[in-house]
Formats: sequence, C-alpha cells, structure tokens
Amino acid sequence: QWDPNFSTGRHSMVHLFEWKWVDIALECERFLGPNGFGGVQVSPPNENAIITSPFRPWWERYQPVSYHLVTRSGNESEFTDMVRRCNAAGVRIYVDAIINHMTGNSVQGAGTDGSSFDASAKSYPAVPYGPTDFNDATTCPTQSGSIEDYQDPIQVRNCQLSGLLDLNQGKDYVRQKLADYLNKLIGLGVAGFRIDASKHMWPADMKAILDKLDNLSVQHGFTANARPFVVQEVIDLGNEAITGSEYFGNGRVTEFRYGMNLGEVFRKVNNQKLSFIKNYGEGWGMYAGNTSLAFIDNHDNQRGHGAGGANILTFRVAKLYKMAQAFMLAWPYALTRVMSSYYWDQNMEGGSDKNDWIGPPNQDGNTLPVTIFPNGTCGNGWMCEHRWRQISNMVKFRNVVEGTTMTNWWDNTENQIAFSRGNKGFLAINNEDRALSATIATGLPAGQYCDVISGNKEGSSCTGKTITVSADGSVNLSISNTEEDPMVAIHADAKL
Ligand code: AAO
Repeated sequence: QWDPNFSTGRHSMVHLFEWKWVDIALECERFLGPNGFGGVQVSPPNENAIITSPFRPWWERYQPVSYHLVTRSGNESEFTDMVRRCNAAGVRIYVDAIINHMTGNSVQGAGTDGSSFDASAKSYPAVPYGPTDFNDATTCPTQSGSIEDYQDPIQVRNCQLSGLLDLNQGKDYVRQKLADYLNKLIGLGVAGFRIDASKHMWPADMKAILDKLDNLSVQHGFTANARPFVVQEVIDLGNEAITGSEYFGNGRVTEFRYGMNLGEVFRKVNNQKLSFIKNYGEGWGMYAGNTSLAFIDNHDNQRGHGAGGANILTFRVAKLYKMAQAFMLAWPYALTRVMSSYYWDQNMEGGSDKNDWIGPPNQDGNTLPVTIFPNGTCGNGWMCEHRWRQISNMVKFRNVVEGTTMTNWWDNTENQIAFSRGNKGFLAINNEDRALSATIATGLPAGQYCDVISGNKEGSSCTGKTITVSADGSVNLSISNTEEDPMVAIHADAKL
C-alpha cells in the first residue's frame, strides 16, 4: 500500500545506510523521534554472502544467503530491540527486502550467519532453495542467462540481473518462503518494505506475495487492519519497455527522475533553471505524488550505480545538496526520503569511481559505531546528512505545512525562487551568481520569525537570522549568493 503508517504529524523517512541496529535504536530515541522524522529505511537485515574481493563491499548486503536476521548490522535480538524502541519513539522501520534473487551465480561458502550455500549448484539449504526454485533456460530467453536487453520485459523479469541467481516468484513455494520472511519482520513490528529490484519481478507475482502478508502488529502500536507500506524500486526514466506505473497497484514506486532532474536544475546544466520548477512533479511528467517516493540521491546513484548519472547531488556538493533537500522537503509532492551516508575516498578514473564498492566505516569488517560530537554532527566517517540543521529543520517544516498547498510562487525568471505553503511556511532560494533582493509575499501572519536554515528557534529567540513579515504578509528579503546557505525558510512553529 501507499501509506507509510507514520505516527501522527510525521511525514518523511531517512535511509540510515549500513548503520548498525544498536545505533539506529539510539538515533530514534535521541534524534529522529524528537525531530519529527517518521521512519527509517534500514539496510537488508537478512543473512548475506561474505565478499572478500573487494573487501566487504556495501553491495554484499544485496546477495542473500538465507532469511536469518544476522548481518554486520546486528543479530535478531538487536533488530527486535531496535524496532521496538523506534516504534516507542514514534519512528517506523522499513526493511530493504531483497526478494528478487539470491547471491551472485558463482559464489559459495558461508554467509554472515554461518549458513553454507553453493550458487553454482543453486543450493541455499538454510531457506531451503534448490535448483528448481530459480529461473533457468526454460524461462529466460538469453544465451548468457543474464539480462541483455532492457527493452524485453521477459528478459528483465526472468533473466539474471548482474549475474544474481534469479528466484522464480511464479512458484508458490518461493512466494511462501518470501512471504514467511516478510511476515516474520511484520511480527517484529516493522511498518513496511522497500522492495529491491522490483522491475525484475512480475507485478502479478509481487501482488501474490504481498497478498500473503499479515496486517501490521497492533501490539507495536499500529491501527487494526493496517497493511504494510510498500515502495518498489523500479528505475524508470521513461525510455524502457517497463514502466513504474505497472506497479502502482502494489504500492509506491521510486521516482528516479525527481533527483536526476533536480540535479540538473541546481547545477544549471542542460539549460535548466530554478524558475522552471514551478510545476515540479506531475507537471514534469513524473508519477502522481500519492504513488511515488521522492529523493535527491540514493545509496546507488551517490556512487555511480543504478541510474541518474553524474548530475546527481550528494553530500560532496553540500551547498547545492542542502538547497535541493530544502526544496524537496518544502514542496507538496510525493513521500520524501532523506539519504544518510558514510564517507569514502573517491578514485575517479575515466568518469567512474574505482572505489564505488567501499563498505561502511569498519575495523577488520566490523562496522564502526556512529559517534556523536557535542555539536550534534557525527564521527567515525558517518556523514549524517539527516542531522545537518538545514535538512532536519526542513523535515520539521514539512510536518508543519502538511495539508497546505503551494501558493505565492515568485521567481526572477532565472535561478531565484520563493513560494509559500498556505499560511504555514515560506521558502526562498537564491541559486544565482548575484544577490537576491526583493519584496515577496509569504502568506504568513505578520510578525518575527526564525529562519530555520541559518539557525534554530530557542525559547523566544533565534540563533540565526530573524525575518520580519510585515502587516501585508510580505518580506523584504536580501540573500547574498556568497552565504553558506543562500536561502531562507520560515514557518508557523518558528514564529518568535
Ligand atoms: C555485484 C557486482 C557485480 C556482480 C554481482 C554478482 O558489482 O559486478 O555481477 O555482484 O556477483 C548492488 C550493486 C551491484 C552488485 C549487487 C549485488 O549495485 O553492483 O552486484 O548489489 O551485490 C539495475 C536494477 C536495479 C539495481 C541497479 C543497481 O534495475 O534494481 O541495477 N538496484 C538495486 C539496489 C542495488 C543492488 C541491486 C538492486 C541488486 O539498489 O544496490 O545492486 O540487489 C539501467 C536500467 C536499470 C538498471 C541500471 C543499472 O539504467 O534501467 O534498471 O538498474 O541500468 O544496470 C541511464 C539510463 C538508465 C540506465 C542507466 C544505467 O541513466 O537512462 O535507464 O543509465 O545504465
């Protein structure tokens, strides 16, 4: 279903990529809960192959060995404790569910819970799956067994994605094993799933699996008969045979054009300008907002995997990144997901990053904890974009303006924009090479407001800029292009 089952007043999720369960539990209690985040997408919790060449890449998590809940993020009791504590803090947990495939087709050995497997024999005894549970030459039409042509939906669904052993979800046995795994997670209190590689499964097979799922657990605070949230990862840039809309019946679909196009707009490439995003979303040919998930970057395209290309914005271009996040969180389109990354050294050769495999901060393969400095930023290599004041304050902004429409659009025909959300919030962005200086309608009641980009409201004062809305609802704005963050955001809860 499309509803994320957030607790009241919360409207965004964050992907805590590769975090350990013990750290996520702490983060729910000390930061996400108090700051109005609705949920966390967590890395795959099921047992995966241990890859040593390259050494423990992030992508080993995308090679399942079994559905035992043991990975470098933690074990089953840690996972269970995390879900319980996050729910108690008002924060939901969404599991990245890898149900399209198992490991790469030539690996063997033991997984992260010690379960043995042998891909060349199509054998995963800890599930168990055997040779007849996978697609093969009778169902996949290519000689190589891999997807060769994305314009052929049969290849995309029945052949191997990058050599990953492709489960046959047409079989009831396979459907049941997958549903059992997801139901176990529902029993532990998760609120839904990001379904990996959905494009590579038939929508009807997916539906058959989802139909087997239990209602969410009332014990963990969900309303009676609530259904698990579903967001299907389908990369659809509009140029292939398979479209995301085929999957709307099952749940939301990732809208990859959102971050890709916005990257071009903020970088001012391909003749794009901020003034063009007045009708961003459906007006730009994207999915209906109530069926899609919007994000600026994800764990794939921040390192050149997946789709989106070189214009994707990430923490590496922090100034533009914060502006794009602010726009997304202020704009009334789709369900929004914020990325939270770890740092790695890039090694660019011929346009691609030779270090795109590097796993989370670790010592000998053991993931390092997320440490928190007194100023609220993170250590040990964790970027924690979601803790950047400009981003977390806009997560709050989105909660405050929920239910209002976009009004008072203003632009300078180039790269300066402003708009209101009803009488609840107002955002102005200057992405020009010169100052913004104008009197603009905000729709807000007259008074003094704390700009939540440059500071926080603390008691009745503001640690950043104070913005005055005059009796007629307008502001006299001047935003220099050389400011650290050339934008201003005010909302009803930041009135002084
Ligand atoms: C690893 C190794 C491989 C090895 C394999 C098996 O890297 O060399 O063969 O193990 O041993 C992640 C990593 C993979 C990794 C895998 C398993 O990214 O490198 O493979 O774990 O460890 C497609 C899928 C999409 C997928 C994306 C990466 O459709 O579902 O590839 N994303 C998810 C996860 C991802 C994960 C997996 C799936 C697998 O988020 O982290 O992989 O569980 C086109 C298609 C897209 C396709 C891309 C890339 O996109 O449309 O569907 O995504 O190609 O293959 C322009 C085009 C655009 C095109 C794009 C890229 O933008 O307009 O359409 O270029 O060409």
